[in-house]
Amino acid sequence: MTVRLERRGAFAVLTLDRPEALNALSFAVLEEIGTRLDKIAGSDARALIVTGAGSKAFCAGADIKELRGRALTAQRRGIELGQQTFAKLDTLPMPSVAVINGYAFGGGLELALACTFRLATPNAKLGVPEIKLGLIPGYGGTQRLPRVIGEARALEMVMTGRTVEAEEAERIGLVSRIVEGDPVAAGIAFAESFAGFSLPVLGFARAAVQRALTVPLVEGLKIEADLATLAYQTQDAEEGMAAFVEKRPPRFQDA
Ligand code: DAK
Repeated sequence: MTVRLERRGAFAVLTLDRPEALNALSFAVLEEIGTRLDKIAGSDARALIVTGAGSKAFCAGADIKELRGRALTAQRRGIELGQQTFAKLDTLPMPSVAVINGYAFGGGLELALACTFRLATPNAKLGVPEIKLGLIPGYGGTQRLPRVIGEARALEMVMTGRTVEAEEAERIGLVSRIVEGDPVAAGIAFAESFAGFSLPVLGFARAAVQRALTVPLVEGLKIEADLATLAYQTQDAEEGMAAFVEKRPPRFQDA
C-alpha cells in the first residue's frame, strides 16, 4: 500500500508512503489517492490532512520512470487521471490541508495546490520543474498556480522550473504559513482552527472564494449573494446567531 489513510481523532490523514522514491506519483499511487478520497468524502472527518512519509519529501512529482515510452493516448489518459483525482479535493465535503514536509515538485506541488490550505515545514522546497524534462505541468499546475500566486510569479516558476524555499513560498502566498515539528500534528493543529464550524457553511465559503478568480466580478458577486443566502438558511446560521445573542458557544450540527 503506497497511500495510507488513517483517522486521528476528528481528522482523516492521507500519507503518500513511497519514501524510497520520495513519494513519487506513479499511476497506481494516483488511483489509490482517488479511492482513498472517495472514502474520505463519505466519512464524518472534519478535515483531511495530506502529507508525505519520511523526512525528505512531500512528493517529488510524477513517477518519471513510468512516463517514458507511452503512446500519446495513454499519456492523455494519464493527465486526465491526475486532473480528475486532484479535482476530487476541490469538492470534498471537508477542507483539506497539505503539509509540505520536504520536496513538493511537479505533480507533488499540484497535489498540494488542489488542497484548500497549504502549510510548509522549514525544509520544504517547492517547484514545477517539468520544463527541465521537456514537459509542462499537467495535473492542474498551469491553472491553479496563477490563481494562487498570480500570473507573473506562476510564469516564472513554470518557465524556469526554479525551486522556491519555504520562506519565499510563505512570502508569495504559495503556502499560508511555515510550521515546525511533526507535520501531521501541525496540520491537525491548523485544522482545529476551523473544525468546529459548520461543514456546509465552510463549503459555501470555499466555493465562493474559489469562484472569485474564475468568473467576472458581476457574476462572482451573484454567486456570493446566492451562497450567502444559502448559508443564512442553514440551521447552523440560526444556531450561530442565537448563541451570540445568548452569550454561549454555538453547537453547529452541519445542517
Ligand atoms: N520519479 C521517480 N523516482 C523519483 C522521482 C520521481 N519524480 N524523484 C525521486 N525519485 C527517486 C530517485 O530516482 C531515487 O531512486 P533510486 O535511484 O535510489 O532508485 C530516489 O527517489 C531518491 O532520489 P534522489 O537520489 O534523486 O534524492 P536526492 O535527495 O539526491 O534528490 C530531488 C532529490 C527531489 C532533488 C531529486 O530526486 C529530483 O530532482 N527528483 C525529480 C523531481 C522532478 O523532476 N519531479 C517530476 C516533476 S515533473 C504527464 C503526467 C505528469 C506530468 C507530466 C506529464 N503525462 C501523463 C504526459 C508531471 C510531471 C512531473 O511531476
